[in-house]
Amino acid sequence: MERGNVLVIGNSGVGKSTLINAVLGEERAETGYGTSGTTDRLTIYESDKIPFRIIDTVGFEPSVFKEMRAINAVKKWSQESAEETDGDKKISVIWFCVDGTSRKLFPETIRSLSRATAMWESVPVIVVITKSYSVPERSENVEMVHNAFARQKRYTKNLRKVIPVVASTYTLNESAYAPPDGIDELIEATNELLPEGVKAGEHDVAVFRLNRKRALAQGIIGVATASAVVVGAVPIPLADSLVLSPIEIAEINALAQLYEINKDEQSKQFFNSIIEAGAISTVAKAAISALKAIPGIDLAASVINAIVAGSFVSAIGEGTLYAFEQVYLGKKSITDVDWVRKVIKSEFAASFLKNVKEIAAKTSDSTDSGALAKAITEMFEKTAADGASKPKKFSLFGKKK
Ligand SMILES: Nc1nc2c(ncn2[C@@H]2O[C@H](COP(=O)(O)OP(=O)(O)OP(=O)(O)O)[C@@H](O)[C@H]2O)c(=O)[nH]1
Ligand SMILES: [Mg+2]
Repeated sequence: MERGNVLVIGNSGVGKSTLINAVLGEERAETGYGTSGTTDRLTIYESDKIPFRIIDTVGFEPSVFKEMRAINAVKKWSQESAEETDGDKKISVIWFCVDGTSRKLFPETIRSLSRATAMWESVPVIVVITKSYSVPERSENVEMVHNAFARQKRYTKNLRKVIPVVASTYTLNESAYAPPDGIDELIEATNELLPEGVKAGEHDVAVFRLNRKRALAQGIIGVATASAVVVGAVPIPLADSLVLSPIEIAEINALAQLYEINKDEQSKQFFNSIIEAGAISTVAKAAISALKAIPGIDLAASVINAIVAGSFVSAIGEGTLYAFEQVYLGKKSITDVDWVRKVIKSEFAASFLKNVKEIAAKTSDSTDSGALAKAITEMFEKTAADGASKPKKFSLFGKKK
């Protein structure tokens, strides 16, 4: 099993680095006091004594600029770690540190946590109440944390434990001090959460990668649509599918590469059935005459052709994106030629004509092809997302609204 990584976050000065040293059993992370944050970059610590790595982070500071910087540092690190193929930097458990002497927990603090760790949507969270020197105040603090989190829906389900700790001895005077406490409990609770946490981290990385592929795929479709708009706008009879097919082929190839689909005999058949299923002539003719027949819409023939051509390439792109994603996820195979044909055909069902009409209604005769392509791509992306089978944002747990 993977070792697992614990991400330690919280406001500056709450004692993240001090806590890490206590858990490691040696002074490794720099700690400090003063007028600015101590830890200035994300650092991974490991030790033979504990079965997980610990990542120290830059604390959130009470300045909008510095706070954003700290949040972005965690986000950036997370996204980069998700890109790594050998990736052993996936987060498995989050220790969210709050200061036990402060007696307040503001929603803004939890919001910062939420923003910094947005990528780790299903990773379990332990709230560590640092500097819990006063024993009687501990239960109140635990209750305060639960209350604050109860109001933040997204985190309620991830919050697994609230543990007050004293990381290092706190001295009042020669005879009064608060000894270290809670560290063993924290290590134990973390160990218990690790198996589940490792899976959660893997899940979140998979979701991140899929969403990123989605975004890149949308870019590919946008470029192909823009080319189609330009081609469509020149007065060649659009019914000739040969005009668009090079654009469609380039689009499909680029999407195939993105979804790691090899080019071989089998995939060739799959690609061909996409293009055949979207064969342009009849639907295009129907769309063109439908547009010409709408009262009140008086667009030049070239604009109508551009809309129809762009819409074709957009619809093919959205259908292909969906099909390749299913193959990438292992839910469908590249040999399911009949299935992919159905997927593409459904892109040209009722909603196609409706979309084309809607775009035409919004379009003026000014031929800004870039703006037109953008409007088309957005429209088809939206209908693809609204379609039953295509969640807008990917989640392996199911659809998201
Ligand atoms: N005695 C005692 N001091 C603590 C404890 N936790 C934190 N401190 C003190 O609080 C101050 C800040 O602690 P750090 O560990 O540097 O805080 P941090 O959260 O890492 O701060 P940044 O790196 O700026 O984000 C230091 O002076 C620590 O000695 C504790 O459990 N006991
Ligand atoms: Mg620190």
